[in-house]
Amino acid sequence: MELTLESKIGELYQTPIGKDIINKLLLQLNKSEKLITNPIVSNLKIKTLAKLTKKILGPGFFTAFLNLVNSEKDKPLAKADGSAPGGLIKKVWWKEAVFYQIYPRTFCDSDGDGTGDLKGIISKLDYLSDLGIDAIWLSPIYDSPMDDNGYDIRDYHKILKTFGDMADFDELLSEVHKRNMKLIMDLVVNHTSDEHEWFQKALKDKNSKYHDYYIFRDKPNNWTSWFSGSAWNFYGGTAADCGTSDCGSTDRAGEGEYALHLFSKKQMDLNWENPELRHEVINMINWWLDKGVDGFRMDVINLISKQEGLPDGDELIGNMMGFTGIEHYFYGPHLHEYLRQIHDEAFKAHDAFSVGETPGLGMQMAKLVTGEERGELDMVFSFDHLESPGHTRFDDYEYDLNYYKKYITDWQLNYGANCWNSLFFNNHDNPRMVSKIAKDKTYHFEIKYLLAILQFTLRGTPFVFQGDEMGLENYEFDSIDQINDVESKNKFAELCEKMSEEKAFEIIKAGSREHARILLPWNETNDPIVKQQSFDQTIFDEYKCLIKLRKENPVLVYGDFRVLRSEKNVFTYERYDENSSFIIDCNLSNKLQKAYSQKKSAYKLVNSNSTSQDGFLTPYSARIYSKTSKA
Ligand code: ISL
Repeated sequence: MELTLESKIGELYQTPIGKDIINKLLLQLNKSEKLITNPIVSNLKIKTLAKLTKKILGPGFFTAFLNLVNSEKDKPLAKADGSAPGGLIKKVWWKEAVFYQIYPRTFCDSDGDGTGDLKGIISKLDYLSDLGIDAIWLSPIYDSPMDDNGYDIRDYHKILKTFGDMADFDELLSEVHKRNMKLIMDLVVNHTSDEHEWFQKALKDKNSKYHDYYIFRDKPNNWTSWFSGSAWNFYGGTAADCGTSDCGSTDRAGEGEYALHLFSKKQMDLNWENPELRHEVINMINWWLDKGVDGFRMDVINLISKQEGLPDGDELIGNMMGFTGIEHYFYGPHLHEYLRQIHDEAFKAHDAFSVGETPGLGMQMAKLVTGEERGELDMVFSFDHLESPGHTRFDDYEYDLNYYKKYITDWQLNYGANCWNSLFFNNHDNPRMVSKIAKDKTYHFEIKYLLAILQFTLRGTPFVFQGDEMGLENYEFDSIDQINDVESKNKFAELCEKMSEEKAFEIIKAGSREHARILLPWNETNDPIVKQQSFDQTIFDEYKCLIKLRKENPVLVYGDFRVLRSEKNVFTYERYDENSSFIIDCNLSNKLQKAYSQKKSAYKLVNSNSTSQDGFLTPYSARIYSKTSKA
């Protein structure tokens, strides 16, 4: 049924996209779902709400919203209850695996040039295997000018010199497989570097087929880049015509045009509408899969389909989401079609694994791209748990684990038995979660351990980010010069136009991706960055122990999930099947909390991050109890 302004709010909330977007708005506004489910509001016509909010929301808001809602004709499978017996879940290796993300630039430097490399990674494979890792996700290692540390690819078939060469890569792959591990690569195909041969050819000749591989327009729209400023570069003509501060230029004087880049000025968006481009990308994927890689993490893969005509974005949505235009491409009209094509023409024949990085997708949209019956993606990374409601990454605040409890409980119970969660707290795009939870370091050890307990006992595939297992925290940057990340640098420049450098730097320090990108502290060196952090052997041992526990107890992978206790500051849940049960009892706060008391006599304590008294959970403590046959 097409929804119109005459439809009711409740009807809107019944649609998958409507539900996700309303939930996202509620999250941003830090309001409860009850605001919408309350009968008075749910019976309101959309047009009444549009009238009431005219001054704040403007006319474009509901049109954009309804277009998006009406563009999705499908619904997630109704009978996919995640709390249904575990037998419903299909068993596959990537559900049982523990993944480890390597950010190659800062993982391990084998030749002392200050940058990590493939030989460095090879030298640590035994370490990863000892930790219990089954699969590695390698962030980009392809040839690149490194404007965005490799997420700007110049040549998909070459390895960046600083990292090594193809012989090193082949050795890495073979060494990974020798240890019975898998290797997945990063697939960055929403955009290429402006130095990619295709883009260079497109600039040289408007009539070349490569011109249509990108998104050129005579006039820019109002979309903004995720990395500050306009999302358009001007090519040709004079700099005075340019919407951005440092435009590219060609010799085609007098004949200018704009090209779209949703990320940095050197990351040019590909035109997925072009079947030949899709074919080239698919060939490239097959080239790597034929080499033997086991799958891909797919960078911002939900952004590949843009709304026809590239209409202007709604300014209010732009302000709320951080980027203008997002409603026209984060769940674009051909997204499912393109994902299916990639799956059918590349992943399927190789039985390869895919995890989509899908910023902005809520649970319903995620179901529509990962449902087993849909043949699109195996899994996605959703990001809604990384900030407390009402906050964004650059806010200086303390993250509330009670929100994580609410978020993850919803996904554990409602994502469905035909979809599968990914579990992570850190990656290369975010400050370390432990530092977000508490500025005061008193309980940092307990928090790191607690996060690991959650990650290895909830249902889903854990993705450990390099350094989590070493107990790494945020770095105390004291100058913008220590920051290499393009997002942070652009944001800093933008902020400095509005405030003092000191203030701007405070904001950058709160949210910079650089925190996750410091060289790992394998050993003592003169590098101050490595010196500031140290390898915490106890945390490492606990990671190892928890991974082992998960491996030895399939119930922690496939078992059902239920919440036993969720009052403020505590989270007690059970993972169970017909034969066994685990109870995980967590204190989410820095205050003493009562421990969970029921049933405990039949259970034995198998792991805990504290040695506290029995009746109470000390700050951020967590205990794992197990019982093998159900009483
Ligand atoms: O940090 C985020 C979610 O926590 C996002 O805003 C993130 O920047 C976004 O999801 C896109 O990230 C990916 O594509 C970028 C690249 O810079 C990131 O490193 C990559 O993970 C452009 O390729």
